[in-house]
Amino acid sequence: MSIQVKSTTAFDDQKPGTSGLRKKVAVIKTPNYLENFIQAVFNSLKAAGESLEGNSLVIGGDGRYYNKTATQTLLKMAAAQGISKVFVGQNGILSTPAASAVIRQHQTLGGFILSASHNPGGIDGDFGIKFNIANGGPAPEKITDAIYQAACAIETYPISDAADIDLSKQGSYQLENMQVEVIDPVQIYADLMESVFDFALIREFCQQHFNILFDAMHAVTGPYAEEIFVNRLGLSTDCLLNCTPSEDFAGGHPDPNLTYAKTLVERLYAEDAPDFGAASDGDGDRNMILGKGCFVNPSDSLAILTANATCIPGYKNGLVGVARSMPTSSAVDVVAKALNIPCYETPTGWKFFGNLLDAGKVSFCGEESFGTGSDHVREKDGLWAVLAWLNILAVKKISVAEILHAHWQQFGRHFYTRHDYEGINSQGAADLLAHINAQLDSLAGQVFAGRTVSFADNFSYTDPIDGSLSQGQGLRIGFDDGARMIVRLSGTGTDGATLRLYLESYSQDPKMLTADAQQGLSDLIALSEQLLQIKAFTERDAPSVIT
Ligand code: VG1
Ligand code: CO
Repeated sequence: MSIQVKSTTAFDDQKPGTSGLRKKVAVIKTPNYLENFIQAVFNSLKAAGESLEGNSLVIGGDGRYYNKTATQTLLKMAAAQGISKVFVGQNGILSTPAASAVIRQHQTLGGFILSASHNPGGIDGDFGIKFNIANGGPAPEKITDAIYQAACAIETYPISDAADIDLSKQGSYQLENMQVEVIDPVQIYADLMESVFDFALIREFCQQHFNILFDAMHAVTGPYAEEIFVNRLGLSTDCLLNCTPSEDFAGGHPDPNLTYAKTLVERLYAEDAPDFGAASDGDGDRNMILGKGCFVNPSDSLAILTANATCIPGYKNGLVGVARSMPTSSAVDVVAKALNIPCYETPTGWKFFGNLLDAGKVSFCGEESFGTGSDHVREKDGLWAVLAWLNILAVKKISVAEILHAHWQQFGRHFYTRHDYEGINSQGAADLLAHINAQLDSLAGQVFAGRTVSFADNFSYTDPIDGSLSQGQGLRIGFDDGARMIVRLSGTGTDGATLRLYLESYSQDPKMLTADAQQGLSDLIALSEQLLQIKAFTERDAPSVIT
């Protein structure tokens, strides 16, 4: 039976950020808090003219603490809306790209993804919830804005008082008038990967010449990696690291970067390093690519995948276009130009790629934050990127370092770094942005250490498909030699503010091919300190994470 519950408090902090609603578990557990957000999604869908009755949904999450409880709540609230069928991953599990694939395969109204992605989990960690639309991708801004408006206005919500569904076994269950289909979380996704890549070639390459090591960081990709690398590609379980998912990611920070995936990085830089290393994040949409003693920055990764896409069966006819987020380096722009295909620049967050992908304007998309993906789903996809790299290397029969250096030789090198100042004082961060903003208008034409500022602005984006405008997407200063300096605040953190500084410069000097990125950017780093005064405003001596 459906009962009406009064949502006593006004939750005016439920504005979805870069990637859905992300909060501390303790906040999510506030009475009616999660329910309020879920009802806001339902209400905004109904306001947009969608009919929930008789429609279907997908539910899945990254397995972190509270995933199972939230799944049961969602099921009971969906039943109370008259939803006729829900596809839910066994034990409430679906990686983000797998959820996107299931939404598309079963043509549902959309889906809920329960994850705080790369943020730490556990009872003292973070939890998150995100709504994806029928194309399988994150709800665009006009929907997330409507969700927020609805969240502030809710007074009551209906929920079924039925007992919990047993999610531990696959099969079909009934909840009120709603059918709950508990599905294998891996199969649809693994089949999709097999349809895009040349598994036979990758199998032969890895079995004969090439040792790989994949780190799931105790997060959701463990079972996916086991199915793909061990069961389908026939590799030994020795190639898997941290593939047993844990509710708190074994106390770790499931963010595949040089700081948090330290064990993997050390293995790849050791004497007896494998040929290839990769890691994915909490919900499986990010990827980090490493070679023996070398790291591929995500912007270069997008450029290299674009340049070599036709090696992969799924893209053998070439790409229609590519897109990157604004702070991502211009490495892919240079490749797109050479291939004579369009390259779009969007704000940070995968939701901005959806329209371009749906309209058939782009095939590959990428972000500097270890996000790469294609039109096979509408999310970034960690294992897809790993398989794309392996497929290309298997065709070319070369090492990661070789393909990286050959790429720089051909296209020039984009030195790139991101400096994160995590958990800083929110007021200090706001003051810093105001300080930079105030200078922006006067910067163009000024010369700093031999570089002339060619533009300085706050990035805004007009979606080429639906014309929607997104403003205030990051402060950027561009120089005449192609160098860029970008500052923005994170929209995914839950502790104070997180400031990101992105620096990029371009070089075609062959002597610079082997230089370290921080070294290659040292003049720009110094200039950023002089211009922006981040250290003074944040009261920090150094960034907490350097990538
Ligand atoms: C970060 C990244 C952004 C990414 C987002 C979600 O956002 O910078 O590129 O799309 O996380 O990734 P922000 O606002 O903190 O910079 V995931 O893997 O957390 O869903
Ligand atoms: Co993620």
